[in-house]
Amino acid sequence: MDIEFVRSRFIKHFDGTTGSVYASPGRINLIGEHTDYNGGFVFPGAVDKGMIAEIKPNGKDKVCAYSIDLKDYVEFGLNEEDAPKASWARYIFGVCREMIKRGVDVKGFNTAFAGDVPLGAGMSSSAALESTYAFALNDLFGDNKIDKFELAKVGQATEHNYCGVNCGIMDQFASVFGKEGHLIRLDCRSLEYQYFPFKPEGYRLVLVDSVVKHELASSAYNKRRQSCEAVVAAIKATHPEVEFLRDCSMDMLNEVKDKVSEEDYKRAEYVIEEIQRVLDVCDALEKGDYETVGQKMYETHHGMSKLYEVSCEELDFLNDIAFDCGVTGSRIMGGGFGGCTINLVKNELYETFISTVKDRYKEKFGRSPKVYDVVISDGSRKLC
Ligand code: GAF
Repeated sequence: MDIEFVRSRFIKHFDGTTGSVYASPGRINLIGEHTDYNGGFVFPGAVDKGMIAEIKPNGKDKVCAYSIDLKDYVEFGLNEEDAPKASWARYIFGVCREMIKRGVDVKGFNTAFAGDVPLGAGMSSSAALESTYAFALNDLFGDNKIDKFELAKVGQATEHNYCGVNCGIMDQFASVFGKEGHLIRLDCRSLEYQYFPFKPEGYRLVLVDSVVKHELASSAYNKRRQSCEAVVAAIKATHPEVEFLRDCSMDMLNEVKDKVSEEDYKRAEYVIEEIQRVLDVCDALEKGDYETVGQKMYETHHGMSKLYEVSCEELDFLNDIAFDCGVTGSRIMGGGFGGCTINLVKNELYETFISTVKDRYKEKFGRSPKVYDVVISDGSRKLC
């Protein structure tokens, strides 16, 4: 996606002048799903697809925002309490409100933005949008006083307070902190993180997009989170030190087996295992042991499908094909209910896998999946 395209639309849509241009990426996640809001570990990286926005203060107390991709225009006042109806504009509105809450003197601005993160693919286009505006407002109106941790939290709070999704911090963190060629091992409780160089020799990381996004994904997501919190509350009764599922062992979970619903038990079982899998994958990667990495990815898929129940027919089918083709690792990526699988594929298997997955998916569901090669890239930045 290119900056000249966004600039030309900004000039055309507003008063012919230019402003400053900012960008933030979407993300992949090698392993660690639904662990972030449980205080656990995740292992994401930023990608070379994201959002670009041009912004210029307009001397008014309102924001005039244009979505280039949707050809939709929205204005809102900075002192308004009610979020705009258009869902894309709620992200910008939410970021403005959250920055103001943190003491940034946000003034009115004109803005146009566009993106190339596939929507609904589980690559977090919304975090890319939030991070772009949080980074930009900090630069334009906040003297860059807000640190990067807080910028990620601005995006997360936007989801919670204006978009109805009680997400964790992973997506916004990866978008803000991304580093070319590196994955980020993030402890979502302490926000301590480490960059891991990621250039698996002899392998390619590829996303296969099911091109489906099932309805009610955000309410089902919030429900998963409630299940985890219900189990923590039950365990806390005898282990008051427990704060998150991150602090719980399978033994602790079994102690409350009769006190929680069968469904909540399965959700917690998945999360406890998944947190451990992230650590196992980090160890395996350090040893260059990609077979173990891949095996853990399949285990994650199984857990997300059978215990956490966030898969769907299309994603299970993509996972089965990967397995049948001998792909080293494959699993659902992101929140679930549609979107992509992430696949660790040996170079020599790549062509066969891609053609098989395309043919068999089309045969079964009547449409072709999309395929994206993963390029691990930098996080939020000012382009000019
Ligand atoms: C979504 C959320 F936004 C993240 O916080 C995370 O929970 C993810 O689903 C699942 O791992 O992307």
